[in-house]
Amino acid sequence: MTTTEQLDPPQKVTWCTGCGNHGILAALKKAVLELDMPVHNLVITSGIGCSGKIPHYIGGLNSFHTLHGRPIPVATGIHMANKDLEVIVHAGDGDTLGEGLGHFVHAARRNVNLAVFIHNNGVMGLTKGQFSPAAPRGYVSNTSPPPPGAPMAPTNPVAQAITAGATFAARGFSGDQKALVKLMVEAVKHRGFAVVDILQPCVTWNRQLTWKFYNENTFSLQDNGHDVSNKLAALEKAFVDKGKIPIGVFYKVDAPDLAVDIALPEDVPLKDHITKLKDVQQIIDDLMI
Ligand SMILES: Cc1ncc(C[n+]2csc(CCOP(=O)(O)OP(=O)(O)O)c2C)c(N)n1
Ligand code: SF4
Ligand SMILES: [Mg+2]
Repeated sequence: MTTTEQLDPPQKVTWCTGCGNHGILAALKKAVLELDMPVHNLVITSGIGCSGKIPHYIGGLNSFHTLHGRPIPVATGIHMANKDLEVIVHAGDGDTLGEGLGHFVHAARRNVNLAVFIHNNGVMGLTKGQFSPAAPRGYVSNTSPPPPGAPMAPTNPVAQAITAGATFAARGFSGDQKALVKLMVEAVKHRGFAVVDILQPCVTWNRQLTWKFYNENTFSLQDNGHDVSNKLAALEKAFVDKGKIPIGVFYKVDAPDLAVDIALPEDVPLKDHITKLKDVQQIIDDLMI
């Protein structure tokens, strides 16, 4: 059984006071305890950003803090090599929806069995608040001075995940711990590409998407009735409803994941397969003209 002590941070947490990342970390710890699986079988990958620091702030798990935009392909490699591991990706909105967008949509299309938690603060937090693909129209920063501020509408990660082929798509809020823990647990347990877009105030740079704004403008999708197997309804609901933002599971279906599609052996993880040197040599020889 996993204990809270095991999850104690190996390093000092340096996020700003009041940052939404603290809520995501707290929810992750509760989700890990609730999952109650051998903690060494959990792996976190993260990219570069304030969000990317999360593996340093939770103990017990295995982790891989990789390049900006690249936590999804690294996670895919880990998962394909060792199917016994549950791999969770923690990535910023810039990381997932900007530099790493190609990886995001293709991993969704392949339905890779990963849980992707997007720390969506609408900004590039670590690099001092430039507008990210999820910044609200009009967001003011050094790279988007007024007028007009950020000149275009933000992307919608939930809708993007669904259209790209994800089989689980949800939206959470760092300030709603109970609901967020539930979403994280459900996403990890889902077999296939599971995305949770987590709304997370950046109190230092983003003065539009604040705690007050989210507390006043979010509502529970599930409390209002929604069929999670209906793709078109999920897409419709993924968008802001009369200025209010729905939180919850939008889409959830079962479908073969990449490991099934490429007939990855079920019995022995790929990492334990023994490849004899002569087999490799034969492949090389066959390729030679
Ligand atoms: C390949 C590469 N491109 C760009 C950068 C510069 N960079 C570091 S963090 C970052 C943005 C982080 O924004 P986000 O992913 O939203 O994370 P946050 O800090 O907001 O959590 C950028 C552009 C980098 N380190 N490496
Ligand atoms: S800059 Fe923003 S996202 Fe980064 S730690 Fe501070 S409040 Fe959080
Ligand atoms: Mg960000």
